[in-house]
Amino acid sequence: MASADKPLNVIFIAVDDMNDWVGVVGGHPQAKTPNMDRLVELTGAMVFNRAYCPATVCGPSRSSILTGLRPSTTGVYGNGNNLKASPVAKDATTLPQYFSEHGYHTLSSGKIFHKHPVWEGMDEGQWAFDEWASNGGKTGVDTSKGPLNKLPMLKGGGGRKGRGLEFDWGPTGVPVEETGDYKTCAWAAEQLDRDFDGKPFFMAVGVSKPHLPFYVPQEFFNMHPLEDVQIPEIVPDDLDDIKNPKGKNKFKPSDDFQRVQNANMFKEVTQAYLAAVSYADYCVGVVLDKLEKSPYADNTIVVIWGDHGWFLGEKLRYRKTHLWEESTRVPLIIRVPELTQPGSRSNRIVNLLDLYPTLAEWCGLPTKEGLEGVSFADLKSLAPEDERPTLTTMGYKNHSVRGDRYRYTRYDDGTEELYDHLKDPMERRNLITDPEMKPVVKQMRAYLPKHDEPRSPDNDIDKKRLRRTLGKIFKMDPKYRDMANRGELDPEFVKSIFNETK
Ligand SMILES: [Ca+2]
Ligand SMILES: [Ca+2]
Repeated sequence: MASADKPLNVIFIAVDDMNDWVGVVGGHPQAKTPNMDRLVELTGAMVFNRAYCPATVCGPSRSSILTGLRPSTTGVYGNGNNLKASPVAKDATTLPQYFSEHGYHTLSSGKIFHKHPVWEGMDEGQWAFDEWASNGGKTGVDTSKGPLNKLPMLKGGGGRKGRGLEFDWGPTGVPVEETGDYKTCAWAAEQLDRDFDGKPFFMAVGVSKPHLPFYVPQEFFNMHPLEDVQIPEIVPDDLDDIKNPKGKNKFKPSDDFQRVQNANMFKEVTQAYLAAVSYADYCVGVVLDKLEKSPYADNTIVVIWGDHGWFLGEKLRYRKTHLWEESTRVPLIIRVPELTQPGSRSNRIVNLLDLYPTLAEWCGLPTKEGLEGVSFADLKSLAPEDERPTLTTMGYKNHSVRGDRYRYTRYDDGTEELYDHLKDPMERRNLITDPEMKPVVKQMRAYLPKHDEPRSPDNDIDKKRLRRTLGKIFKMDPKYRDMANRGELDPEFVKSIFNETK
């Protein structure tokens, strides 16, 4: 692909919590994403219809994609695990570092790595890039009187625990140009005016919506009139055929689901997610438009990916996590100049873990040893027999294997599931107890990891106390806030204030 006179650049766009509700990906008939659609249909990108994430929450998914190592290898299973605290992953050369080592200028803004509070302020993976920019932005939303959506809590407070008002939606109080993702994408677009001293570039852009809360400008809600919104089919007894080894139901409807059901706000939450995806698409469009007009239009790879799926009522829940199709399948759109064709689709099973070796190969970098993904750079050799099942992990010893036809899942307590996607694409009927399925189950079990690394340590910092400490420090001098955002505070200074903070 890459030739010595015109090496390929990479624009690597992560869209947080975006599931397959993207026009060209086809997860919802009313998704409106004109910019991503145009990249596929006109500019010439490929949609990977069967792309899966290595883990179903942000931190472990991103850690895995960026190190090229599975959660079961590194022990990075949850959002509390910083890969820099994992004995296996802490010294790994991450994807952007590998590009930097091989002559690329690397730069980034927005959420690429998961954020972790550390003594230096906030670790957002700044260390992985030659340049890292913080671009601010705001929502202008006032939640001092409670959530905008007025969704009641469950009796007994269910639904409040954890992150309080996060499960909320409504219009921002500021125009789109003042919001965070717009600013991140406008920054990325501006970078395309630079020449990077003649080096090729690898630019990672992190878009934070459609992550909760769904606060996006009103015009994106207007794109999805409430009365017309179609909600996913909800099957009330769907979870009853998943039994743990004691014969009890393994899962129940989530708190969020019960809240939405009690208030009959299925349409409202669906509209809000559609709006948040349309907003993310608008921001991505700022980068894509500029790229088309820039000198880099013909020699730049564009990769757009969501870090995991998201439920909107299917399996009687909202949000991410779990190991069903709706949370393991992700949107993946890739444009490679002179390789991908307008409107192209691939049915090959790929994992976001495969991006590291694939991008390295397309850009002519040497093969990196020890990666656990498999390059799919050769798009022409696709054949059904090449398809190998892929793996998604959710916490310690919970794995799901997705093959061409079947999904097999096994949990740490021994609970198992098997679905036949040929007959049952929504995974309604668990076939695990069907005697005829025994050979399939045996086959699928062979793809479970041979090793499950114990959970790596969390940041062993009292995060609440650290947050109070940082608040104190910011009051001393506003410059400290910028330094914390860049992860550049003096750790000894922060520790000294921490020790005198309750
Ligand atoms: Ca995420
Ligand atoms: Ca079921």
